[in-house]
Amino acid sequence: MSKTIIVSNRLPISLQHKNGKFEFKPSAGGLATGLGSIYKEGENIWIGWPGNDVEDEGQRKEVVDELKKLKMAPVFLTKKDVELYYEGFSNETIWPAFHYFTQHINYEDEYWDAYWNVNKKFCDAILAKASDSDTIWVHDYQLLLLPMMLREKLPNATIAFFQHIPFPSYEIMRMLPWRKQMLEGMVGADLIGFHTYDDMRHFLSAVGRILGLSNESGFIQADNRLVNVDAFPMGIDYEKFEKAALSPKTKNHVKKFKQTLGDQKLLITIDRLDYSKGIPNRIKVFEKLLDENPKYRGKVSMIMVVVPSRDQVQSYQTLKEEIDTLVGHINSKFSTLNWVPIHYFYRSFPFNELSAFYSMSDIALVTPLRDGMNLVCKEFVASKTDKKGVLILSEMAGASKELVDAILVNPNDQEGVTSAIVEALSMDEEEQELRITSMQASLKKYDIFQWVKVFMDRLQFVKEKQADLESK
Ligand code: GDG
Repeated sequence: MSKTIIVSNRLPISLQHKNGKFEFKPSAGGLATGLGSIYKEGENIWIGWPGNDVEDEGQRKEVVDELKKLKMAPVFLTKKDVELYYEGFSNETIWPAFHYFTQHINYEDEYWDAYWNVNKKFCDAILAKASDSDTIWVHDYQLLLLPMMLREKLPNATIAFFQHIPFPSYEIMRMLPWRKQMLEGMVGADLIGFHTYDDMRHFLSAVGRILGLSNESGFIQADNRLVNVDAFPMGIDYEKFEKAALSPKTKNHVKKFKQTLGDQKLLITIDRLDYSKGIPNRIKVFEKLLDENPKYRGKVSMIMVVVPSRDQVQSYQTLKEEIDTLVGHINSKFSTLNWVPIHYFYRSFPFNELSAFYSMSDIALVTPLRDGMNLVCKEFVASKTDKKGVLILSEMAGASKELVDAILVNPNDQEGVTSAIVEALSMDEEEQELRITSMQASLKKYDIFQWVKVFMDRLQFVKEKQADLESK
């Protein structure tokens, strides 16, 4: 019996060590939900790092046994692995390069060696479970080398790869000393997916120029295998956000929050702490808005949620300090006894409070400098059950290719983003409804479950096409 194995750097759980015992909390993230229809079936499993340092053999056994009940298997990483492979090569080399932040790239051979070794650890963990007739779906930039490592051991397996972050232009890719191995690693897959057509185009161009492999309509002939590359824009669990917005729990939060905030227009921004998200630019634009339009003072507030992330990496610590300073500056400049411009939270919120933020906000300001997709903007639109609200969305987010009824902006254009906020604040309800309704229709149709289905159907199609060619 063949099975399907999902592989990602992190398992969709959080593991906490409390009073000498481990507690497992399954993640409620969109990807985990979407892939739930796969890994929870039959013999299928999800393999990845549980997110904690588990050194003791006895504890490792406990973790293995508990995860088995959740249809998961761990890849244990040491502290050093995490430091060099995860914080190092993944987050200080690939992440900045692929998001066009070349000034933040760290070129360290030690990071690369650890990256290769950890990809190999993942490969070994998978080989302990997989056979040549299985389907293995590898996720994201931490595991670029894995498809080829698996292919060498399981030549007939069905291997897919999906990248959740952008794929940069050839000019960036060529800067990385390990570019060839990285691309060769990816080409081990039968199907390679990106969020957007542009990412796919950049990848095909890099493969052509660096590996010398040409393609015909997204099909690459690698050795004697056919590899398909395409765009599969990821959706959200639409119904979950729609239902949550209508739930009494969310409505209670909205009532409570609104009582505190009073009658004012609300802008929401929600991001992980990351320089790719353009958080400082957004604060500066909000200051410009209040500087130039005194009538909005006391009338418009921003709710800014920054979710802690990668706080061991220096550039993230510096960014946190920059944001703290900018928020302090604008709040001290404009606050009155009963109004503050920015309500700033450096933490994450329970799901229903997040849902309340989405449904009570008039405007979502989603202005990353670069983002593979960005799910926050999709979640905001899905939560607008009364069809009122305006999305301001960066052209640099993958989602802008689908959500064309948002007000699209260049996040570097301070004047442009400020005008977009003014436009959003004065947009009539009829236009808001038209735009939201149209965006909701496409998000509802192409949700996370449809994304999984379309990707898996394509994978099967590619395997059939390969078999067809071999039989000729
Ligand atoms: C990467 C790519 C791509 C945020 N705050 C809270 C909270 N969240 C949830 C949101 C959303 C998720 O976190 C963030 O997803 P994004 O897509 O916006 O951003 P990344 O984390 O950078 O994700 C990105 C994505 O992968 C998928 O392929 O779209 O481009 O960078 O789902 O809801 N959830 C809760 N409380 C919070 O305070 N419960």
